[in-house]
Amino acid sequence: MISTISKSSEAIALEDHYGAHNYHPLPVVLAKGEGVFLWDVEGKRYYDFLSAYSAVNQGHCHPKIINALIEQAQTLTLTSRAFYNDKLGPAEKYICETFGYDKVLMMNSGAEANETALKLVRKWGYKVKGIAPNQAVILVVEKNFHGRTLAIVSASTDPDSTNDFGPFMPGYQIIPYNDVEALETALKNPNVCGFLVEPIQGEAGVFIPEEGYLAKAQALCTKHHVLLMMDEVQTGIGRTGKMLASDHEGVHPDVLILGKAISGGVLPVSAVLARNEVMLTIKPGEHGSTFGGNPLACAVAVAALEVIKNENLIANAARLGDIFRERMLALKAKTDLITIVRGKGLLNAVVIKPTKDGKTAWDVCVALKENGLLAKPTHGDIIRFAPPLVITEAQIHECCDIIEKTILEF
Ligand code: IF1
Repeated sequence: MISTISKSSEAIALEDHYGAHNYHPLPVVLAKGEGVFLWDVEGKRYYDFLSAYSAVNQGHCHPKIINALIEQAQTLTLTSRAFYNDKLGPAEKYICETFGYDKVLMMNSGAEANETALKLVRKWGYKVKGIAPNQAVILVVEKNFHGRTLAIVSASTDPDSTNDFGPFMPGYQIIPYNDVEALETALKNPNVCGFLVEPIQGEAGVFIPEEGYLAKAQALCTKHHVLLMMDEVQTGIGRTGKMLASDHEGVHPDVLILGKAISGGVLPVSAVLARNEVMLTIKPGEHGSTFGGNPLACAVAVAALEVIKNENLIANAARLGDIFRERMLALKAKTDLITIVRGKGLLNAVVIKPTKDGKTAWDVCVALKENGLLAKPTHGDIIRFAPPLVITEAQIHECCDIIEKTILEF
């Protein structure tokens, strides 16, 4: 059995010595999670306002999801797709009916789902749209985030994602986000087969495009025979107060990309959904994954989606998100530390102006940790606040009190 840690400093030292330094974590070592709460090795309790980057929308260790995991783990975990199994079909049906698509291709990480979508859309471009071999172009936007693989970072405009990782995969055109004109112009290129975009840019700092952008994007893609590919890995599964962020504009993407909370953060599950005309362009043997669609993942994913529906977490996210933003706007009026408050549902961000003595969003997050609330800055000055969707109104107010107390102490 894995050895246990008796104090936080021990865990930090082990990770520093034996682990890659590809993250700079907040100095807290977590040992237990339940619902909206996390406990560190010393037993201190925190509110989780990151939700593992929106993978734990259902709350930590949700009993219904964990029970599904245990039951299936004691029965059958992995067969590979070389054979059929008794859980993939029922899960595929449930997922297709939940999101309204003909077919789903199950993968593991969000990056793998985006990679799968890129390959699928190129294949469709050649087989259906008739683009000349190796001429397919996929449109992406500035400040996009779709994962960390080389084909995906080839589309990135973030130096941290691209520096010293070249050479990159060709076949992308980068256009500005939230710019309908730029999109329409780019779509005139007959070699364009897809437009990959997040309905809200999470990693960039919760950038919300103007009302109507997604609907116009869909209409323009349809007009130019291009597939709209929506990356809902972070914004999906109830996070923004609708099942999908696309639903705020009634947009039904041609290709839907899901990950993270589709499994409630219990194990890696991702999925690409599309209509038959698109999905059936990939033939047997042309794409796959050892763990993609394994019985354990299927049992967990169905349980995780049932929790979202049965516990009314979507409406909860919408209602409590409004309360959260109201409280943050009220706080903004009391301090010049907060310059922007923005978000949708329980995906929110606060932009922090560095103080005269150089305190930054990082220092605010360290102080929040001391006060029992965990959040992490992105791109230096933005703090993303994204608690599990199971949070209650009383808890939201308690957390806003913590945030207010902490901010006003600076
Ligand atoms: C990290 C944040 C980053 C995503 C969207 C695909 C993926 C992600 C919209 C890939 C993953 C994670 C990755 C993690 C930090 C976190 C993140 F935005 F959520 F904060 F990086 F931008 N599409 N986002 O947000 O999914 O392969 O990770 O399962 O890489 O540091 P994945």
